[in-house]
Amino acid sequence: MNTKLTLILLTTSLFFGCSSGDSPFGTGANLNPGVPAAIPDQNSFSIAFSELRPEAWSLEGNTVDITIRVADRNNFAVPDGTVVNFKTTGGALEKSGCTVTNGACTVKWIGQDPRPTNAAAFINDGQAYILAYTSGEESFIDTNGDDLFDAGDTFPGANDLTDAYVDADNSGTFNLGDELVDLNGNGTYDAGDGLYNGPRCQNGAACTPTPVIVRTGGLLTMSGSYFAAGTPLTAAPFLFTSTAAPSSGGTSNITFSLVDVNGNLLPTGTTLSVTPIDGTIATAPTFKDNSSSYSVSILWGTSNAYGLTITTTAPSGRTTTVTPY
Ligand SMILES: [Ca+2]
Ligand SMILES: [Ca+2]
Ligand SMILES: [Ca+2]
Ligand SMILES: [Ca+2]
Repeated sequence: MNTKLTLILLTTSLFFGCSSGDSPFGTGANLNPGVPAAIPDQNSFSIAFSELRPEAWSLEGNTVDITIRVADRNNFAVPDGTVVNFKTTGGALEKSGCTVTNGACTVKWIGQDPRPTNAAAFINDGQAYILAYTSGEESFIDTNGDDLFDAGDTFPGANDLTDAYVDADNSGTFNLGDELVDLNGNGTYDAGDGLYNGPRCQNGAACTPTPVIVRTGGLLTMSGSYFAAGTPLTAAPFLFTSTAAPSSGGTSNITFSLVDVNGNLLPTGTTLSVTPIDGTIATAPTFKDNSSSYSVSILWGTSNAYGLTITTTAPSGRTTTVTPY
């Protein structure tokens, strides 16, 4: 569906369909006559991924559930029927949006082309940026508690929204390569206007009743199945170091690092085994979901065989094995 058209339709519904009887959103949460209906506000719009690193750099079809939770300015779930739109820079989305029920909805992401090669200061190759957005209002502090933005209420500068955009380089700013979600249709990125924007505007020139796009986003890493083989093996990405040369019956403390071809962590669900050819490991390392760095302490046997085998097995069953010592 055309994004701009979707927003226009939703906005129209929000501002001209405020009575609970004819609301397109089902049961309305607005119980106060004269106060606009409940709609999403920026600080109640959050995103969650069922996993952050699907095995998807060289494997087709793995999926991730992306769930959006949407509440109004009073932190009540918005009425059923609110539509949330999505965009992604990598992989594909099963649908362009989802419809909120009980304050949340989910869209399925699919591992496939395009596979981003957008490495920059805040992003690696293989990382996709997902944007979720819908029509809503900016968040303000309702000092007098009447659910309206009127005299005496506070609008913090940090709550003033810019145009929304797909932050393809994850820089946190709009720049070349980012895709604009251009609510006002002027073709350019607009900074915040310094005013509260939303249907609760009741304070003259200190606000406008126009809607804004509330938005959130995050990175999904299309992890590779294999850890990267470097030469020599004592260099990155292995960073394979020992505090002591191996000796018969001696102990070596060894550190190594496992990343995929793009420098990303291996897929969620990968398993790891580390086995000395002749020796024992006091505590075998297990795969980490939050770090590429591993340490093992090996008590060598007496055969003067100092090899060490590192094997990872990705969720698909693909394995990488190396004996770097
Ligand atoms: Ca107020
Ligand atoms: Ca950016
Ligand atoms: Ca604009
Ligand atoms: Ca504003």
